[in-house]
Amino acid sequence: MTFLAGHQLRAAFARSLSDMYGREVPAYTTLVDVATEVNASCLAGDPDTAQRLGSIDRVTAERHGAIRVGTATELRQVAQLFAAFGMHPVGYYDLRGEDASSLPVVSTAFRPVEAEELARNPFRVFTSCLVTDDRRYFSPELTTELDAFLARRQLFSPEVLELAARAEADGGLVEPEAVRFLELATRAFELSSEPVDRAWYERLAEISAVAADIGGVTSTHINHLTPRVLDIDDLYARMSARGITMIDEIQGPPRWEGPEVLLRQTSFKALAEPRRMREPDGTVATGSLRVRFGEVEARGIALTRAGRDRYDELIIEVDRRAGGVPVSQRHAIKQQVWRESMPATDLELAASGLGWFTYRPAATRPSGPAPGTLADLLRQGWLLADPIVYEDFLPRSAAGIFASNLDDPGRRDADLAGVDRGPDWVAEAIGRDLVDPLLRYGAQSQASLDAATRILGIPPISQPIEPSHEVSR
Ligand code: OOG
Ligand code: NI
Repeated sequence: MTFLAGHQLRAAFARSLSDMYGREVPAYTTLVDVATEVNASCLAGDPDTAQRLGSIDRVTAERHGAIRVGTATELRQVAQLFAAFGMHPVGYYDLRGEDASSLPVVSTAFRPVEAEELARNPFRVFTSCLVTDDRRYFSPELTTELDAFLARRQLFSPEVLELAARAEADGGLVEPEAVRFLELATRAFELSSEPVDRAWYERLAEISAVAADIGGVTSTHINHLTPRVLDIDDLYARMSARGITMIDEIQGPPRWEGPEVLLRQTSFKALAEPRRMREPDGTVATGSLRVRFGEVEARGIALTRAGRDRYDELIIEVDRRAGGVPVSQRHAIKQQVWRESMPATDLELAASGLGWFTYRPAATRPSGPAPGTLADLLRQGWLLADPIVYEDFLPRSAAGIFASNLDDPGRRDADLAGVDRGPDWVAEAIGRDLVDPLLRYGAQSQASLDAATRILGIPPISQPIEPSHEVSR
């Protein structure tokens, strides 16, 4: 009997969700077609550059999804489901706050952690949990009603959770069970045909469209599935040429001549989809809801904590300079800010300690004694640096993607105090530790540097490896 290991289940799950989402949201299929065109043209133009941040096979299969749940129990079940696929909770994102773009959710992302597992299939799912008792958004009465509504629903059947636990324990499943598991797991993320209680949904939507999307219905669903593209500007132009209206900005760093870092993302707005609605008098009629959208992303080099702090400062500087300026000029401002303050080459990004790389000794090296610092080893040609890809998300871009898809930013009372739902709460709800992504990139980089200094016969060099601000508060 064929045994499917965790990574094979993960690849099959990503394909199965992609097929389902393509049937449900045809514009997604267009997005995937255009992404494939763009990647093929990058590969034909310059195969080495195109595959610098991952093999074309990995990039072609690469997707991230996003789901939203309502309770600690649901979060724990999601974690069990994803553990079967070798996907672990990595990072912590708090999207709440005082800003008009804030949302009543905290999030983590489930993804493979080891480099080999990422290379096999990097499927990741951004997972948000509604904070039903955050008084900035919900009154005590509404919290009680919301919690009661959520306590009555069941997102995942005992059968799918049992199969997931078995797959996790055994590192996979034999074929007949694997097929059943994939079918049930995919079905758990389909859009339900169950009628939506219109009055309840609208009450929540008054406060936050995201609260309605999570707490206004009896199931969860994939709300977008994002392919990875090698040239996001090209994709943006091709989608626009096909008449699909994209949001007016690519989120994240600008396009420029220097190193691509972190993550650039853009999306098209959620489309109105027919949805059955139950009216207060009990009759069911067809209405429409806009919940699912299309997003695409380009990935760059992972930054160290110093690099990430620099990125956050530059984004604030962009906002400062772009105040009152039309959105069409924002990109030029971003480029300007980047040219002033970001290293212009990979080598300098590595030498300045801002980016994560793996290191290997150069095949031909200078003569004489090797220098004792990483920066000198790089600048003098002793070591070569290969980028480590950023595998995570950006809270600011996430908020921008959420916001671009909401007609109404919702209501919040910034004068009231929020409730503590930090990374420890998420870890406890899930019953598993959260992985700090910066520590993982750092460990991978350091292991390669240790091997390289051993080959060069010089004393070890240790890089500063600082945890994320978000995960380790
Ligand atoms: C998640 C939005 C975050 C991203 O790519 O930053 C996200 C959501 O809409 O639930 O997917
Ligand atoms: Ni996304």
